Amino acid sequence: MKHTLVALAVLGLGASAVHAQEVVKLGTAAPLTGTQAHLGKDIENGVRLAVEEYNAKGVTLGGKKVKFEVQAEDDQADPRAATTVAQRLVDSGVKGVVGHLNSGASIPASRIYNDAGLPQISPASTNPKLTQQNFKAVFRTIANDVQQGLAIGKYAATKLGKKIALIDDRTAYGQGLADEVEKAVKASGGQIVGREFTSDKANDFQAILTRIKGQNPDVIVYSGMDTQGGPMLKQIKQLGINAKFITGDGGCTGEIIKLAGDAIGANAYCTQPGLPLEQMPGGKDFNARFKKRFNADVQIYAPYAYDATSAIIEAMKATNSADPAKYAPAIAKVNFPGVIGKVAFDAKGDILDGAVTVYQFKGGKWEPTR
Ligand code: ABU
Repeated sequence: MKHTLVALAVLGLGASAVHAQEVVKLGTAAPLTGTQAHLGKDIENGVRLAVEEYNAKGVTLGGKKVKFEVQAEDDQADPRAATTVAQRLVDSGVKGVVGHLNSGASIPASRIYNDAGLPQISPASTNPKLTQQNFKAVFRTIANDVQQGLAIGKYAATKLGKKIALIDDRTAYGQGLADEVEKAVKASGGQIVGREFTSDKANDFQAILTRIKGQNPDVIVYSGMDTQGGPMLKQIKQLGINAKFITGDGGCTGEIIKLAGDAIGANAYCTQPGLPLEQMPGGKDFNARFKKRFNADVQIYAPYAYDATSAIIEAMKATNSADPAKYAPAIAKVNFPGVIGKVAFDAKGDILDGAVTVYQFKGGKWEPTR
């Protein structure tokens, strides 16, 4: 102890300087256990990388050096658990939240954050309703399902075949996206020959796929997560259904490839509401830093979580404050080059210029179609 104080005196640092560093807690929430944990962890790691890099560079707010800390909560991809962890984050005094993954979690949690005056930026929830609630400090760094549904519906009806069957998992995401796809299919001259639903807990799709087989579609659009998408592809193959298959971002992962095994082929397509990682302005460099830090590949959402965290911290820097009442309005005005591209929001809180990319399964991986 004596040596430490002497060393500080030699460095010209008094006790007040040592204690001048303030801790600013940021919350993140996503499924960290269960079948979607690989995606939830992707978000948590994106947040952690941003925080560690800002801490390494050093951020001063209100004349005090701050140290950002992450409080990560597991919402289990469950709407009710999401509200519980949202309240826990509020009670813990976090100054902003990056999350949740699932629209069905983000939407109920957003009311709790809004009531507490806490900004929330989702890096993954694509249901349009999230930013249509007139909550002042709810944002997302990913394009929404009006954009994604249009891309899927149009691509399916104009490039893959006119007769389209839809399956959704009845979550806020799955059902909402399927509704948008249905509109876009019809607007693009396609025909919906059947609409079936399952759940985000199911793994047996024989009954709905048998009905769909009878409808003889050119394309099956599946609106749900990779956990169901992988076994669904296997069962499509087992039933001898020859339709093409397209799914949204929840199924546009490496995990669906693993789960589907030899049942995935060139007839499989998917979309992601953003640019391919390698085409993002900061994508290659981010991927290398992420891999070095976590010894893991980016799944999908880590760059969006990284940029969401940056948006919160940039707004704090712009207002010289970590007080949500002071810095939250500044999130609406951020405009900086992020990993994903320009990070700036429209009046509702959606990312500006959100792009959607269509992928085809080729050579063992998802390849952008253009
Ligand atoms: N965007 C797909 C997965 C997350 C969600 O529920 O929106």
